[in-house]
Amino acid sequence: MRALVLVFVISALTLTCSAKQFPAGFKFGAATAAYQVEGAWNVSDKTPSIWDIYTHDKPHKILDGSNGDIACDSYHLWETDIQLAKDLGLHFYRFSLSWTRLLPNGFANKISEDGVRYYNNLIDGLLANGIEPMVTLFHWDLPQNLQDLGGMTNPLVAEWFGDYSRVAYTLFGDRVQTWSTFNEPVIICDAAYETGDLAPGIVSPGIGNYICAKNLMVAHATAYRIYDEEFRAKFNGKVGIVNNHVWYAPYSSEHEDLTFLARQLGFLYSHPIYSESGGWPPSIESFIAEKSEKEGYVTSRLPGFTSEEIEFIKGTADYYGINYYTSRLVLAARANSTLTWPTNGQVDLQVELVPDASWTAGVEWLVSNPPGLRAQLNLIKEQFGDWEIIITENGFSTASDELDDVTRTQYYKDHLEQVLLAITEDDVNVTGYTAWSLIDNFEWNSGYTSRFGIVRVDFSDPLRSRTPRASAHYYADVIKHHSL
Ligand code: GBH
Repeated sequence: MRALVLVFVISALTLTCSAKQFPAGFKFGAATAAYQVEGAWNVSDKTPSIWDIYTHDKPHKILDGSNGDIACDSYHLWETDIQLAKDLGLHFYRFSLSWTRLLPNGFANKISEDGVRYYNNLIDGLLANGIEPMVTLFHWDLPQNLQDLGGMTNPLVAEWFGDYSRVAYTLFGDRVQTWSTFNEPVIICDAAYETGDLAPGIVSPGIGNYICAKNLMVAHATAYRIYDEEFRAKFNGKVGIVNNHVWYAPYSSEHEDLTFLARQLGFLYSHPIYSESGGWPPSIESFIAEKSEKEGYVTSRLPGFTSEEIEFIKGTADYYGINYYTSRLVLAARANSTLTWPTNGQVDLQVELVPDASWTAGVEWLVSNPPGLRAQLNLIKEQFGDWEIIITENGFSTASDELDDVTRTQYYKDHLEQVLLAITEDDVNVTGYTAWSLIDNFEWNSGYTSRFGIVRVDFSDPLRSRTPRASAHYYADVIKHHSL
C-alpha cells in the first residue's frame, strides 16, 4: 500500500513538473491605465490631461468618436475592480496614476486631497486582499498645461516629472514596491509626434519624436535617481521603465542588415539605460547623424547626450519592463508604402513592417506570433545581459464583446507557453507576467471598438457592469495551479 502511494506521489510530482510549472515566486498580474479606465475626467479639482483635450477637440481622431470621460468609471468602481482581481487570484495589479488627478497644476505646489484619497483607497484595498500594487507614473496622460509649455519637447519636463515622482513616492512608497516611470516611450514620442494620431497630435516626424526621446530619457533617470537617493533606504522597492517591443524578423535574407537596424531602433529607449556603454544605440546614432547632415541640418535630428547625461541615465533601472503584443517582418520600404503602426523606423530607416501571412490576425495591427515573444526576451538578454525582466503587458483584442473568447484564450495560452520556454529552456530571468487588460477599456484611437479585457465591460450600462470572459477563467486557472 505504502509503495503504491509512493508511486502515485512520484508520478503526480513528475506530472506537475512536466505539466509546465512556472518557477516558484513567479508572479501573475493584470494591467490597466488611468485614462483608459478611471473616467471622472473633471471631478473635484482634477484638470485636463492631453488626452481629455485631444478627444474633446478632435473626436474624429477616435474611431467611434468617443473619449475617456466616463470609461469604465473605475474612479467610482475601484472596489469592484479589486474584487475582480481577487477572484482571478492575481498576485499584482498594474495601474497608472493620473498626473492631473494628483497634481491639478501639473506642478508639485498643490496636491489634490481627493486624488490622494482615491489612490490610497485603491492601494490599501488591493493590499487588504493580498494583491500587490504595481504603479506606473506616466501612461500617456500629460497635464495639458505642461503640454502648453512644450510638454515632452521642453527639457524642463525632466524636473516636472521628477517633482511629480517625488510626490508619488512620498505618498505611496510605503506600500508600493514596484514602480515604472514611463509606459512605452515609443508611443509617447514616436507614435504621438510622427503621425500626430495620438495626443498631443503634433506632426513632426524625425524631429519632435527625437527631442521627446532625449527629454524622456533624462526625465526617467531623474525619477529613478530621486527614488534611489531619497526613498530606497526606507522602502527598498524597485523602479524601472516599460518598453513596447515588436519582434522584428527579416522579410528575406537580403533584409538582414535593415532588420538589425530596426531592432536597434527598437532599443532606442533601452540602450541608454540597460547597456554597459550607455547612450543611444551607436548604429542608430550614426545613421541619423549622417542622414541629418546630408539633409543640411547643423546637428543631428536625434539630440546627443553629454557624457554627464550618459552617466546620469546609465543603469537607472531595477528591472526591464516589456510590453509585447505582435511581430513584424522587416523589408526596405517599397514605393507608396503608407505610415502605419508601428511607425518606428519608417521615416528614417525607410523600412516597411508587414505581418507574416501565417500569423493570426486580431483587430487591425495585432497579429499573433507567440514565438516572437520568446525571441524578443532572448534578444534583450543577448543585448543587455541578465536583467530581471517583467512582462508588463501582453494580450489580444477582439472587435466583438463575446464572453466565450476562444481566440483571446488561445493567445494567452500560446504566449504563456513561450514565456515558460524562455525561462526553462533559455534561462531568461523573467519574473512576472501581466495580462492586458483586466477589463475592456478606452483603447485610444480605437475608442471602445477594440476590446482587450479578460473581463467584459458593458459600456451601454450606466453601471458599467463587468463580466469575466472565458479567458479570465483560463487565466485564473493558470494562476491557481501556477502552471499551464
Ligand atoms: C499598449 O500599447 C498600451 O500600453 C496600452 O495602453 C494599450 O491599451 C495596449 O497596448 C493595447 O494597444 O490604431 O493602427 O494606429 C501598445 C501600442 C498603441 C499599438 C496604439 C496600437 C494603435 C494602432 N499600441 N496603437 S492604430
